[in-house]
This record gives sequence, structure tokens and C-alpha cells, in this order.
Amino acid sequence: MWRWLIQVSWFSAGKYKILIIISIFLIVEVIKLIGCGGAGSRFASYIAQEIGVDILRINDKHGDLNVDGRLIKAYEDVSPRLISQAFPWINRLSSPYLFVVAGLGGIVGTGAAKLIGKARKGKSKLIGIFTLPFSSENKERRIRAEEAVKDIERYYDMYFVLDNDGLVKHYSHVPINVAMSISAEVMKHIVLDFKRIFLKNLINVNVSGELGVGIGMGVGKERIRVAIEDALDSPWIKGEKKIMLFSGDIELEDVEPMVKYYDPVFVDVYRTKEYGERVKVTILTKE
Ligand SMILES: Nc1nc2c(ncn2[C@@H]2O[C@H](COP(=O)(O)OP(=O)(O)OP(=O)(O)O)[C@@H](O)[C@H]2O)c(=O)[nH]1
Ligand SMILES: [Mg+2]
Repeated sequence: MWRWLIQVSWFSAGKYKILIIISIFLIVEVIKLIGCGGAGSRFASYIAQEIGVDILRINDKHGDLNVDGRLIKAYEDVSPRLISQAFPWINRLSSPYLFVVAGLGGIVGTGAAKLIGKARKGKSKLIGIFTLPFSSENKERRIRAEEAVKDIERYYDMYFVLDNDGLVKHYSHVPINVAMSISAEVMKHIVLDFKRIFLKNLINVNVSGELGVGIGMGVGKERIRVAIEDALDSPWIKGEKKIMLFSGDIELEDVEPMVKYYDPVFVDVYRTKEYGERVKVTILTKE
């Protein structure tokens, strides 16, 4: 996205006044993805590698921006203005849409996600995608994560909570390291489909707060229905209101008669040949 700045100045040269107009074009990234903490940084790297979105990784090590966990903790209870002074990079996050990804439960990722939320609320549209720790992890982590969700609810325009326990229940047939990578895959599809389909429709769809999500693929004669059923069979679908974002070599007219049964509040299609014969649907849900 371009932003155009114009500066007008008068200069006096003897008895003449000269009008100088300087115009500057700035390129502003519409979307920026911020990975917070160790897991968040890895999620962001994966998404960037897959879909080429602009990222920033914030971590105590191996991040683009190194932060000290103690400093993050120390600034948890201060005003947004003080947070921006202590972490000047927060003010430089000028994109209109900020996606923040983190595995909640640790110090760095959880703290950074909260600080960004508090300092950027109302300045950018904030969309958070977070995981909750497995119940089998240290109890303190789960409590810290659940507390953080309360802050996230206050600061973020929309957010997704992908509870890691959902992986255990739903994907018990796959090895845990494979199941753990499913979260990043789902995050990737959320960012991609927001970017391609949903952001331009946000004015028409009244949706905010916590959203559920499911991704599905379908092939064959019934591919649209199969994709929907696959998406609805996700551990992170919650709520009855459904937003259906389809991608594939299909038209909105192909989809509309098939989705009637599910009574979605919004449907749109992104035409692409990248999925071949298959159709993908990302279903966002709201209580
Ligand atoms: N689904 C999924 N969850 C992960 C993965 N890696 C870490 N997590 C979760 O993310 C939580 C936070 O872990 P980290 O991101 O390492 O923590 P951090 O934010 O760096 O915090 P500290 O290192 O404690 O300062 C963990 O407790 C796990 O629940 C992963 O690959 N997949
Ligand atoms: Mg860490």
C-alpha cells in the first residue's frame, strides 16, 4: 500500500516568495506478522517461508529483535505510552493490520503479545493467533496463558486460541511432533485467507473478539461439502456463526447452493489453481 505525504513550504528570495512542494511516497506494508517468543518466532518464520508475508520476530535469542524477559515483565503494568518509550520498535509497527502469533505460557512470547496489544490498540487492527499450553506442561504455564487471554480479549480486535490439548484429543493417531506442527499450518491458512479474502470484507462482516477456526480440503464430486465437513471436524471450531472462505478453481455460484444447509453469515471465494482438483475452505466461527 502506498501512502503519499506532501509538504508545502514558502521560501523568501529577495522580493520573491517561492513555493516548494515536496511529495514523498512511502510504501506501507498492509500486513505485518509478528512472532513473539521462541514458538511465535518459529511459527512466523514458517508462515513467511510458505506465503511470503512480512515478519518481525521478537525473542530473547534468535529473534530479529532481542528482548530481555525481565524487561518485558517489568513493563506489564505500565501505560501504553511508557511501553512505547521502553520498546520503541512498537511505534514503528505502522502497518494497518498486525497479526501477532505466540505460544502462550512462557515469559517472552506471552509478555510481548500483551505489550504489543496494549500499545497498539486502536492504532492498527490487531489479530492474534495463539496456542495454549498442553495440560501436561508445567501448571504455571497454563495459568499464565489463561490470564494472558483476558488481556488479549481487551486489546485485540480478533483473536484465535488454539489449545494444544485439542491436538492431543484430535490427532492422537499422529506423532506429537507432527501434531504440534499443525498449529503453525492452521496459523498460515488464517493469515493467508485474511490477506486474500477476508480483510477487504471486514467492513461488511460484523465480527470481533474470540473466533474459532477449522481448515478443510475436499476432492471429488462432493468436494465442497467434504471440505466443509473436514473443516468443521477441527478441535478449534467453537460457536454457531460461520464465515466460510473458499479457495480453489471454483466460482461463488458453485459454492452458494452447497453451503445453504450450513447457514453461514458470510461466504466468499478466492479463485486459484494452486489446489488443483481440490477445494479448500477456512471456516471462522463465532459464539
Ligand atoms: N502447538 C505448538 N505449541 C508449541 C510449540 N512450541 C512451543 N509451543 C507452546 O508454546 C509455549 C511457549 O513456549 P515458548 O515460545 O518457547 O516460550 P517463550 O515465549 O519463548 O517464553 P520463555 O522462553 O519462557 O521466556 C510452550 O509452553 C508450548 O505450549 C510448537 O511447535 N507447536
Ligand atoms: Mg523462549
